Amino acid sequence: PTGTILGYPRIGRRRELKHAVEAFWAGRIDAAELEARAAELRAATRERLVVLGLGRDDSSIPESFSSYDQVLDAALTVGAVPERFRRLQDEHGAVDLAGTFTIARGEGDDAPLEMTKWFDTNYHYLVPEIGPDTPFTLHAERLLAEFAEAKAAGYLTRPVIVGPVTFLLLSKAADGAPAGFRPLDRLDDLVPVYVALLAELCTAGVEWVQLDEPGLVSESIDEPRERILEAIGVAYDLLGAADHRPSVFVASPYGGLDDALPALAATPVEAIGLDLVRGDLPQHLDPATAESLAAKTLVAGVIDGHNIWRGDLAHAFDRIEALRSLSGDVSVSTSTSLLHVPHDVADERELDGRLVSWLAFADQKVAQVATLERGLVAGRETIQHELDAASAALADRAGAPGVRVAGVRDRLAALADRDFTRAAYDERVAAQATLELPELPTTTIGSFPQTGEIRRARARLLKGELTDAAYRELMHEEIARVIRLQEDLGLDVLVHGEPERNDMVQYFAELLDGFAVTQHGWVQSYGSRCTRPSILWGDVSRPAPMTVDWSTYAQSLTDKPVKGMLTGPVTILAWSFVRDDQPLGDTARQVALALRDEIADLEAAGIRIIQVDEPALRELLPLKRADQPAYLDWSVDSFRLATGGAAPATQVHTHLCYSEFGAVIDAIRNLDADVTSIEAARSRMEVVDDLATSGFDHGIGPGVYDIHSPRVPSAAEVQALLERAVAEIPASRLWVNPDCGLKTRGYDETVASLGNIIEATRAVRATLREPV
Ligand code: THG
Ligand code: ZN
Repeated sequence: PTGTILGYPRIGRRRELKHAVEAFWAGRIDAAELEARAAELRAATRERLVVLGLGRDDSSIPESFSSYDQVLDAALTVGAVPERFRRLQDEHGAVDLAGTFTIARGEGDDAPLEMTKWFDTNYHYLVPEIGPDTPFTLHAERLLAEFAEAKAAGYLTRPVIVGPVTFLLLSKAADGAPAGFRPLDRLDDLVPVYVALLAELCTAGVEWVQLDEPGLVSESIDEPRERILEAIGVAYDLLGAADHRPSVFVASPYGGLDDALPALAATPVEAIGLDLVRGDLPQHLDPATAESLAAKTLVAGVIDGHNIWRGDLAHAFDRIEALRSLSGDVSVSTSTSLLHVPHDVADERELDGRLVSWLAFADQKVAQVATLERGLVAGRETIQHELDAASAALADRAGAPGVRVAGVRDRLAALADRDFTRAAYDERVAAQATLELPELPTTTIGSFPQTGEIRRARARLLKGELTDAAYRELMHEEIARVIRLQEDLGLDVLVHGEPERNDMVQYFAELLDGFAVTQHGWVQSYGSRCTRPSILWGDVSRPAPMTVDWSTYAQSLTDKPVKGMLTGPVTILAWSFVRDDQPLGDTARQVALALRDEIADLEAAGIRIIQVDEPALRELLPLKRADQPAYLDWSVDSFRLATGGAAPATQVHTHLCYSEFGAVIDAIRNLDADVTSIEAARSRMEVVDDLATSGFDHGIGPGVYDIHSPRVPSAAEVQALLERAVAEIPASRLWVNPDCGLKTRGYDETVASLGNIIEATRAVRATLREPV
């Protein structure tokens, strides 16, 4: 391939795929109509990529479409369907589109594949389930059809599929697999299916195929490194030895290959893609590796596929030229798929023009690739104008008002250790006794169901059909309803329900200086779900209180404590596009100071419990082990800075959305929150054991209600979970709450579930009071 990208957004510039898929699920369109719309999107993408400068017939255009998820696609291509879904296979073992969605979303008692984060991005993939007997059979129909569809339209494209090693590294052992079984044990059975796939692609006229192997760069994968390196050799020696195959391009986005580079270089693959944004240029190569690399195409991932900045194009060109010392055959690419960025800045009519000139979304990044490739072929001087323009934009950005604000910087410079430390926990517990909470206090995470009425009100406000005052009135009515409901149910610590928030990060981004919000900047989160990350471009400060009015209004309606609800600095960063011109830790401290001011205002307004959510704390954990301690330092630091000014009598809560503690359990303890709520219901309280053994000694609320499912847990079920928790955690530190916010649930199931939680709590409290 010549100038290329590793993948392109598939959701569509106006989220056409989301709308089509959801229409299909709702029965409003049939499968043929969905296929037709997906084909239209693919056709538009190819056409657009050529307009932007990629080659039409030299395998530069990746076929990177997916109707739901590329890992699920790979599983179906190799026939790895979990037993409970085999009824969806036809007589040849193929699964159609409707069946694909069923595996992704579950049906009745058949749980969907588990979903988890794709490396250190905000994309979530479906986890294949592989057991010792999971059959592997080739189903190349989808890949062949998309290639043929392109060919018919006059394009020679490059099929893309997750490579065999990463596929197995990302899989989990199927239920019932013997202890110690690892999906990677099946490599020898899986690789022949990939060999057969390459043969079919070759027959169809495919010249290059892209195998994505990001699993090679991650050190967060639970498999010995030597085993991974060995697997690379096994898989790619076999694939390379196949006599009937296209050229093979192995991509390694999201970081440096490090010791996987020699292993991969030693195999017969024709091209290796390097992430030169996250990873370093290969250095100190042994002679054998240097010799192998010199004979391969090196695909230089120098355009950042993971952020939205226009970046330093001249520096990118320097990196490409440096790579040329390793191989005479270098081509230009993005560091990752462009899946993580929105389509086109040109769609952002309402963004400040100066900010726009600093940005590059997917289409701008494709054009940058084409520019660099042109320079590579025709000489640097032929693109000097473009390189200079990018440098000028960078210089403009560095000096623009708002990027560096003296007042914000002075405040940061003046911080001292005491700003990060609250009074001792015991002293706080004593001061917080005035809250007069019962044993096993009950609460919720923060949001209540977002009804259609609430969403419509916000849409009308945006369109100007509703005045600010009328909108406020509607939100107040909703808050009053939610407070009354919680009082009727008998909850102990109430919330206002967050009806005024669309997205917990965007809400704050809209109210803080230093952020911009896009109109069409959607990126796929999972399946048909998207988020619209805000752009954190400048120094952050808080022009005015952000949540105080809503919280004090709610508190005015009840004698029970109402929690103030804030999103923590790490999560605000994790779910935004963040400036890349200073360390993340510095940006996090700026956000933390804004939250610190908000906490002071909430306290002054009489709010006695304040929750600072950090659901993304685990998400941002770097893939490379060497980078993790520094991350954990600054992330914990920023939370402590945000909350460090709270009085001892103010109870600080936090909420984390996942149950995989592992690497972050010490960090969670170091947050020093008075109460931490976590997801636990799906794992049947397994985290409680981890917590007990880790010495966690502050308040803890393991979730007793899995809000990811519409199922209403019975009081008996909740009671059993609580009894398990009480056995491990002193009742004086135990809280009772759902797993997560209730925003996506309906009211009926919410009321029923919370009612059962209260009933179960009362039953457990009664047993605690029984004399032993
Ligand atoms: N907010 C932001 N980022 C996130 C989450 C979030 N990243 C991680 C996690 N949560 C991702 N989960 C979801 C869950 C639901 C949706 C998106 C991501 C979702 N999106 C709506 C959709 O696609 O229809 C759009 C919502 C809207 O209109 O604003 O449902 O919570 N920032
Ligand atoms: Zn959560």
